[in-house]
Amino acid sequence: MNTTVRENHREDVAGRANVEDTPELLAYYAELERHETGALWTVANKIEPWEPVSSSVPVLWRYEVLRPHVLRSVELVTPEKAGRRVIYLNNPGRRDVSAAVGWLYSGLQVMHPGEVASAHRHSASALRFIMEGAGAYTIVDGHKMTLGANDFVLTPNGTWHEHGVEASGTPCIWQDGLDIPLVNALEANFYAVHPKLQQEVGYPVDDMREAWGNPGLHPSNGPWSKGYSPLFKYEWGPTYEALGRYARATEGSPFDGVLMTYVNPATGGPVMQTIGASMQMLRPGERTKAHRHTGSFVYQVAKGRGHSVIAGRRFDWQERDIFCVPSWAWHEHANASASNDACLFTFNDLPVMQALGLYREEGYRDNDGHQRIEGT
Ligand code: GTQ
Repeated sequence: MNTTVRENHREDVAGRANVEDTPELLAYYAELERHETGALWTVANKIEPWEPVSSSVPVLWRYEVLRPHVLRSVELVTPEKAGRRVIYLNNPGRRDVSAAVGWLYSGLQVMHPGEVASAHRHSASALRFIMEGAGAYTIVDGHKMTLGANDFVLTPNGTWHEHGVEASGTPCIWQDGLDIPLVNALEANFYAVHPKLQQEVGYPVDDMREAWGNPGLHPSNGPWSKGYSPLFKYEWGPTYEALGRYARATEGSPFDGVLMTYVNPATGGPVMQTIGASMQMLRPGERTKAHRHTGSFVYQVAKGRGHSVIAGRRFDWQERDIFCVPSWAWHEHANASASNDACLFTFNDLPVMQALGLYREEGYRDNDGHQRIEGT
């Protein structure tokens, strides 16, 4: 973190709560507590910090460390018994809400060929980013999608969804991303199991890709008015191709390299109302400058290797590793290779920050835009 204490960040300035305890005041506070009340000045500086104070810490989850534990769950529980056979990422600062960072949940789900996780729906929005294996599929409200490595698929809030791996496939692992902690914090989470446990496939396989995946062209059979993208699946092939094309047309962002946002083709807006996602390319040798912004981010390394400096600590990553950037934490990224690009997938709560008018961003001004590294 930037440790410079700015003048107006001190607590002993006029206008900030600065009341010293006396026996009389302590007795008064105790009395207030008996009436389910409190004196604002005892909590004001905590509940109105000068700037966001995240209880999440930056974490890197190494895939080579997690993978054997994820695979072991296959021997221990069935998807039928477990509902979802998932090892979730538990941020040390967010254990109380099972969050990977901020109000976002993340987990690694594993399925063997022929296995199916039953259909359900919930108020939380979900996405999957495929990490390994062949033959995985997801069904969303009757639309079946085939999934391969680095494909990104949505299961928006309220939609019936189930996952499986075809009998002809191989063991599959993917990352689940959900806004469960956020929806629980808002006390708005409903959950239901499909009455038949499995839903029927009601459309040609991958029909939403065929209908909505055509650049510059929309189906003409009426508008899409739901709050999420009809293009439920974003495949790796066209995504990587788009990054390559955009890289030829842009200098890129000093903070993010070549960054593209997955959008709802019907609106140009985020893929879901509460969760946004993007893919960024760090060109060979690229090292970005540090910035920080509101919003919590879960990253997955889709390609290559490199490192990120987050809140002054260096995290070295390689393909499939997952790491998080808490809200308002300084962060910068570097590609370790001078000849190959590196790609980072992220999902985040930016749509919430933007919709609520809470988005804020700033660049790191000292040291030519790079943090001083205080740890690894
Ligand atoms: O597949 O909808 O990892 O409901 C956790 C909760 C996945 C899912 C998770 C879920 C799901």
